This record gives sequence, structure tokens and C-alpha cells, in this order.
Amino acid sequence: MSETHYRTCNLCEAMCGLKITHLNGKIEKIEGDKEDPLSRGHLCPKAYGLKDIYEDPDRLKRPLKKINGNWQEISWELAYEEVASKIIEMNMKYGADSIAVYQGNPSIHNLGTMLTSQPFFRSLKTKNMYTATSTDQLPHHFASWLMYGHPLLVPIPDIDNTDLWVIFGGNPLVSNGSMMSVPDVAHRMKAIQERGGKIIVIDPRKTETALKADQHIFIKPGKDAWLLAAIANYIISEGKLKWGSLADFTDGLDELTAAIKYVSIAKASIETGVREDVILALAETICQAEKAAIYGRVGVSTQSFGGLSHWLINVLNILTGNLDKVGGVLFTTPAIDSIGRSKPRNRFNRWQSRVRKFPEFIGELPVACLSEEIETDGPGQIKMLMTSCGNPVLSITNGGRLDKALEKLEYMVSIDIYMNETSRHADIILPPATGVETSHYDLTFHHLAIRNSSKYSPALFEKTEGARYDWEIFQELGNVLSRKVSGEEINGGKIFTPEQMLSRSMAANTYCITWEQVMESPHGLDLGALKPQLPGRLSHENKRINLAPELLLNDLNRLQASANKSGEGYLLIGKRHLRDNNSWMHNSEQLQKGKNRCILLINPKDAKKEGLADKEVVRVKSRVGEVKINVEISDEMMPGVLAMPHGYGHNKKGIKMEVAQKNAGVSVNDLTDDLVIDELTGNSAFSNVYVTLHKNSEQAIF
Ligand SMILES: Nc1nc2c(c(=O)[nH]1)N[C@H]1C(S)=C(S)[C@@H](COP(=O)(O)OP(=O)(O)OC[C@H]3O[C@@H](n4cnc5c(=O)[nH]c(N)nc54)[C@H](O)[C@@H]3O)O[C@H]1N2
Ligand SMILES: Nc1nc2c(c(=O)[nH]1)N[C@H]1C(S)=C(S)[C@@H](COP(=O)(O)OP(=O)(O)OC[C@H]3O[C@@H](n4cnc5c(=O)[nH]c(N)nc54)[C@H](O)[C@@H]3O)O[C@H]1N2
Ligand code: SF4
Ligand SMILES: [Mo]
Repeated sequence: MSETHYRTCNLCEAMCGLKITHLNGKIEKIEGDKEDPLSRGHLCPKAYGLKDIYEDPDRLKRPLKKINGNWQEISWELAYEEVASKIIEMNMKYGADSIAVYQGNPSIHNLGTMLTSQPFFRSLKTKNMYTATSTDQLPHHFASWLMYGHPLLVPIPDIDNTDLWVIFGGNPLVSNGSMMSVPDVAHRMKAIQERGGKIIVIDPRKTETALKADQHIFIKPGKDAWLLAAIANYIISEGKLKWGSLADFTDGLDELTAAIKYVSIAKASIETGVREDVILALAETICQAEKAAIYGRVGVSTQSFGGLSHWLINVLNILTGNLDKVGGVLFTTPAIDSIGRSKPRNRFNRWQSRVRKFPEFIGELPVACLSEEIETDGPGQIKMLMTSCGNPVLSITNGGRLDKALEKLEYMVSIDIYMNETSRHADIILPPATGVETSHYDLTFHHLAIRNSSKYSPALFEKTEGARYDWEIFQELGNVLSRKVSGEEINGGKIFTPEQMLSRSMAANTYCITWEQVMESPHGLDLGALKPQLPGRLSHENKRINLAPELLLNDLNRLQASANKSGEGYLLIGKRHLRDNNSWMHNSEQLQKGKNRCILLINPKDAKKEGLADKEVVRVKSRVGEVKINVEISDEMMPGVLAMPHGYGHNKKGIKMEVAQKNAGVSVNDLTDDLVIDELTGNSAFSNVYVTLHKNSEQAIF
């Protein structure tokens, strides 16, 4: 008889509840769990990928060591011994900073890694910590830390109650929401419209979300800060401020007013390519809405003014009284709350990168600096790299440079489930159990969800014999290292399970729910809608909002200096597909079906100008590299802007992902530029890279 298992899908931020039917260790069916309080039965095609990952013959299960260029299976004990010895050796030869760490996106979706990787990596005491955050949402954290006192105090659109949802640079119908866990976003968007509300999308591409919205506004990539500042200026200078009780605990209105008064709607129109009357109408719509949620995502994060943009989005929500309001944007109250427990402290510029002197933020350096820190000789140079849950060769700007730089390392370890573009460079790969072989509790995304809930998922299947969980790897490796350094293991060598750790974290929570209750609720516990909770929830010691942090005000000078400047060629932006998940799910047969997705979108006028026909192969060049790709002509694109997905480029030698290699594509990050970054936050600026197009008949470099 088939059995039923309920769990949370951990492949993206939406946290969908799944109902999995299985028999004798085989998954028969994956459906949405209608009783999950957050996702209400929603799921997307990627959920079926969980079955493919579980069954994937290419997935690694035991440690591999590269010996004379050939991979050989070795025992976990030998692998730990070797890695720990190398850490000690590098430390003695070159110092702690010679060991770098890159933690990729699935780290944050993976319970074992969330609980155990930080204590281990922090024990290395290296300043060279890098994560996917600086290719993604770092500007959100930067603005939140400065304005509200904690990087995770990110206001979440209350879209189940709002009248107006304004989306800058996000495509939730494809991404399923980000920095906003919003499963079933399609129905929620429809509900806004059915109750007479409106959705407005501001994006250089007419996206899937824009097509369902009430209005779409094309904007030149990288220019959102102008539009946002002009609207804020309009609200203040036209006396349309209506921030009610927020005024009682918000500082900095005068400083803000003075700093943005030069940004007129006319000026913003020139910079953004949005007509003046359209900006004015948008400003009025925002002012007049009784309840509005202004939201920005990856498109406004991964650009040269990501920090400014996210600050100004917050500013607009505050000036219009929509922060901390039902139907506006609200803070969450997760049962396991990492905000309440942490003390206010400086998190910026405590050290700098060695080569370009970029400031640290939240304990990490911009990943756009990783390659140069490996390549540049001298004290503090990176000699060893440990990656976990990440594929930076495909995911960081100028990934091609990193691909070469990795060969310069003395030693590299990848904690990863595949031999891919990055881990192929490693000396040792440590592959953890994953997906349905692991238990799950979402420690991050309950902080960012549109509704409070709490859910634990046990493992469905036993891990493969001889495999290790991520939490075993980090604790066991930590113990071996500690034994070698001090003669003693951590906690006397005791290994804690995620469940033991979680039960402790759950001990004091505002809902007074017990760990046992959570464990016994297979669909999860509904903890209710988001509620106003200011000023109490603020993390600043004075419990006040800072509307005008100095670092952000100063960065307006950089914005002003950027006026009237542009590069040669086209701006290249990203494009996500519902069946892709960054760089790593292309080995799923079910998800790879269908037409080639690694294409370059171009507006018909631009195609005509370049003499390009639909599906023609074109050479795309940037300062850092060149790729060949098929064009797809589409009026989805704003003229002057091209779009291309990331995560492809599986055509490299020495990788072992049979399905992905069949449809290898090319990597957009062989074009994006590690020198183009948000100078304030250090975030990669994918959307500010210029490329030129060349007919393929010209002399090819391949
Ligand atoms: N041009 C461009 N580049 C981008 C983006 C863009 O929009 N445009 N987006 C950026 C963003 S937002 C992000 S988040 C990054 C993502 O980029 P990365 O942080 O590099 O993450 P992924 O590409 O998702 O790679 C995930 C890796 O984790 C491994 N993995 C999967 N599950 C597990 C597990 O359970 N345990 C372990 N140990 N490993 C596992 C996979 O095999 C894969 O190697 O890419 C960024 N790069
Ligand atoms: N199916 C699927 N879902 C995913 C992922 C995936 O790879 N596939 N990745 C996950 C990850 S790691 C993340 S971070 C989230 C991202 O979640 P989203 O941010 O919702 O995802 P994107 O589709 O990248 O949306 C970014 C939008 O910004 C637009 N854009 C680009 N540059 C600019 C600009 O300068 N200004 C403005 N206004 N818009 C701009 C792009 O055209 C695009 O529509 O998605 C997550 N969900
Ligand atoms: S939307 Fe995200 S969480 Fe939901 S099923 Fe798809 S991948 Fe999983
Ligand atoms: Mo991301």
C-alpha cells in the first residue's frame, strides 16, 4: 500500500507544502498539500525535481579525492583527516585569511547547513567569507540594518490585504516570490484585482508578472533610484506626506528632504526613460491608495544603486504611512526568531578586502572580489577555498575569471552533491545527503513570509548507505580539526541532530507553541496574519526608525554623478524560468524538457538594427568575455536592453551531469563584469553591464 508523506519543499523561498505518495522507497506522486496554511495546495513544476534529485545517478554520495587528475572514492574519515590537515597547514604557512569560504544559495534552504556551517566556518577566523548574498539581496539587508537596526528586519508586502502592489524588478509569477515567501502568488494577485486593487510592475522586460498586472512601466536598467527619489521628493514637496503615527518614532525627514530635493520628475524621466506624466501618475496612485505595498526585488538589488533603491523603497512605504500597516508592508514574527535574540551592533566596514579595499558587511566581503583575492600575490592571498552549496563559476560576475583563478589555489574542497563547473576544480568533494533524505525546518524564510507559520518536515527516505548529512559533515570535520589543534573535540565529540538543536531554539517563542506540537503537525501550524508591531520590533537601541542614514545620503552624490552617463551597446539583464533553479537543477530530465531556454531576448527594433533574424546565432561581447547564443526576437524587451538567463554553461570539461550537459547553454556570467558593482554595498551589479552584438559570421574566437 502506498504511503503519504507531508513536507515543505525547500527548493525556493515559497515553502510550499507537498503531499508525496510513495511505495517501497519510490516516489509515486508529488502534489500540493491543501492543508498547508501558507501554500494552500500550491506547488510549481520544480517540486517534481525532488524525485529526480533523489534518483539521479549522477548525484554524489561518497567523498571523492582527485589523485593525479582522477577521482577516487575515499572514506569520510580519510577525507576529514586530509581537509583538517590542509586547514592547519595553510594556517601555519600563510595565516587564517589564506582560507576562503563561499556559501551558495541552497545553504539558506538547507537545515543542516544553516545550523552547523556557521560555527565551523567562523572557527576558521578568516576574513575571506563570501556568499551568494552579495550577488543577490545584500542591499535589502543593508537598508534594513541602517533604517530598522537589523539586516533581517525586512518589511513584507501584505498582499492578501493590499489595494496596490507596486513591484520594482521582481517577477514573482516565475520566481514564486523572493525576500517575500508567497506561494500561490497567482491567486493572491488575482484576489487583489478582484477586490478592486491594482498591480503595477516596473521592469525593463514585460515579464510574466507584468502581463497579469494592471500596468507595466519599462525602465532603463540600473536607474530605479532616480524614479524612487523623484517620487519621494514629490510626496514631500507637494505636501502629500501621510505617515501618521510613524512620525512619532522616525528621525531624519529634514535631512532626507534636503538630500533628494534636486531629483525632479523631469530629471528622473531623462534618466529612467519613463515619461514624466507616467511618473506623476505613478506618484499620485501611490499617494492616493489607502493601502499600498511598494516592493523591490533582484532587479533593483543587483544593480549599481541597489542600496539606494532598497532604501528609497522603504522610504516610500514610510512616507505614505504604509509601513507597519495591514495591507501595507509589515514585519513578520517567526516562531524561531533570529532578530529578537541579537543585540544591535556595527556590521559594516570592520575589515576590508585586500585588493580593492571593499568594506565587509555582515561578516562577508563582496564575492565580486573573490577572483582577484586568489590571483593577487602577497600576504593574505587566498590559497585554499571551501565551497558549500554553491557554484560560483556559473553564478558570480566574470565567472570565467574565477574558473581560471581556481586552478591557482593550493587546495580546494567542495561540499556539494554534484561534480559541476565549480566542484570539478576541487581536490576533495564531500557530498551530503539532500532533499527528501533530510528533515527540514525553514529557519530563514519564516522571517520573510506573507503569513506566520511554523512547520517541521521529517526525512522521507533514509540517506544512502555510507552518506552523511550536511550537519554531520560540519560537526565531524569540526571535531577532527579541533582534535588536531587542541587535542579535544567540540562538546566532547557529541554530534547534535537538527531536531535537538531546533527543540532548544523553539523553547522560548512568542506563541508558546512547543517543539512537540510542531513535530506533530504534518501540515504545519498557522500562526496568523502579519500584524503591526512598531516601534517594539525595531532593533535600534532607541527604538526609532532612521529615515536618513548618512551612508545612504552620501551615496546620493554617486547617483548624481552618474547622470547622463551610459556605456556603449546594450544593457544585459537576467531572466528566470519557472523550470530552472539557478545553476543546479538542469540535471533533472523532467525539468529540462521543452525548448531551449538559454536564449538572448532582443526587441524587434534592435534586431532589425543589428540585422538579426529570429533564432540566429549571435556573438555577444563584453569587457570580460564573449559567448555565442541564439537570439529570440520579442517585444517583451525594452529597446536597448537584452535578457539572458543565468546558471547555464554546462559545457565545461570534467563535469558529471549527463542531462545538463545535453542542453549545456552558455554562461551569462562569462559576460557580466566583476568590476561593475554597487560601490556602496558591494553587491554585484548584473544589470549594469554593457554588451555589444556581432554577427556570427565575423571571425569567431572559438
Ligand atoms: N547573471 C546572473 N547571475 C546570477 C543571478 C542573476 O540573476 N543573474 N542570480 C544570483 C542569485 S540571486 C543567486 S542566489 C546565485 C545562486 O548561485 P549559487 O550560490 O552558486 O547557487 P546555485 O547556482 O543555486 O548552486 C547551488 C549549488 O549547490 C549544490 N547543492 C544543491 N543542494 C545541495 C545540498 O543540499 N547540499 C550541498 N552541500 N550542496 C547542494 C548544487 O549542486 C550547486 O552546486 O546566483 C546569482 N547569479
Ligand atoms: N523558477 C525559478 N525561481 C527562482 C529562481 C530560479 O532560478 N528559478 N531563483 C530564486 C532566487 S535565488 C532568487 S534571488 C529569486 C529572485 O526573484 P525575482 O527577483 O522575483 O526574480 P527575477 O525573475 O530575477 O526578477 C527580477 C526582475 O528584475 C528585472 N530587472 C532587471 N534589471 C532591472 C532594473 O535595473 N530595474 C528594474 N526595475 N528591474 C530590473 C528583470 O527583468 C526581472 O524581471 O528567485 C528565486 N526563485
Ligand atoms: S514554488 Fe518553490 S517551494 Fe513551491 S514547489 Fe516550487 S520550488 Fe518548491
Ligand atoms: Mo538568489
